[in-house]
Amino acid sequence: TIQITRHNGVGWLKWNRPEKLNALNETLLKEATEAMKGLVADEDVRVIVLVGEGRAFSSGQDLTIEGDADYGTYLEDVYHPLVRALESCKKPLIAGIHGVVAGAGLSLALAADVRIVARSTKFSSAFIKIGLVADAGGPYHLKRLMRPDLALSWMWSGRTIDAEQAERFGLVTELVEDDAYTRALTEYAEALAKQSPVAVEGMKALFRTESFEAGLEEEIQWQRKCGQTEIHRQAMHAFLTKK
Ligand code: LHQ
Repeated sequence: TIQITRHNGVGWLKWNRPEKLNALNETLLKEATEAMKGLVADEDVRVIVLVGEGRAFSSGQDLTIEGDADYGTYLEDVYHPLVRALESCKKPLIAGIHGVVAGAGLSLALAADVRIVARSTKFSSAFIKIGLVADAGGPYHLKRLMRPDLALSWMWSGRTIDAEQAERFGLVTELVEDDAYTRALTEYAEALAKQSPVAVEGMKALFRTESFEAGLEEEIQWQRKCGQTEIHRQAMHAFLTKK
């Protein structure tokens, strides 16, 4: 239910249940958690991309889950290990979003650093329509990315919004035409995979640092490290010798 491919420094983690619009079940979520750990550990993978096979990114939790399941335990055991693996990932994490993204599928997409979105995508807040709260880290990321009152109001409404509205909300990094989507996503990821890995990782770390003073302290460490890389030295030499 998960497909992993590696190409040109990019590790692709693809939800692969297209017949159910990549509804997330226990098997898929556990496979995805292991797959994430594998991609994180793989030195040849510089950038990780989450995508869905077929006509959707993901329709959220598989609703054929047993009705009397304890959802608290289910979140703890099945979702949270994946949510933590996404959140703790030091490599760039990109979500490529097309078709439909709903419920917990949306929450996972919001954990990415960057979202490349096809224009016809529909974003569904789904949860409240079935009497549930937003979960899988969704509320945390929503209020980080967009105005908290708009996020809460959207989640209360259960509305499905189009990609332009999602862009106005701040959930879209790059909005691309449907026929250009796959190419744009691949080019974005592969270009990032070619940058200095130390600078890419350092940049992500610095953008996550909360306090001003801690940020200054950390940039000292990162820039020291970056300054010693071969890629930086060569670039400086090329500039100074006007090559
Ligand atoms: C699905 C699903 C799906 C199973 C499409 N499950 N089969 C919840 C519970 C517990 C703990 C943890 O957290 C959560 C959080 C959540 O994620 S709650 C939100 C769950 N998601 C939804 O409520 C969305 C449900 N799906 C839909 O509303 C529609 O399928 C959308 C609007 C996404 C797409 O509609 P259509 O384009 O008309 O496609 P479809 O409905 O015909 O779906 C195609 C197939 O996929 C169909 O199966 P079938 O065997 O009849 O062809 C659907 O049953 C199946 N499918 N979503 N979440």
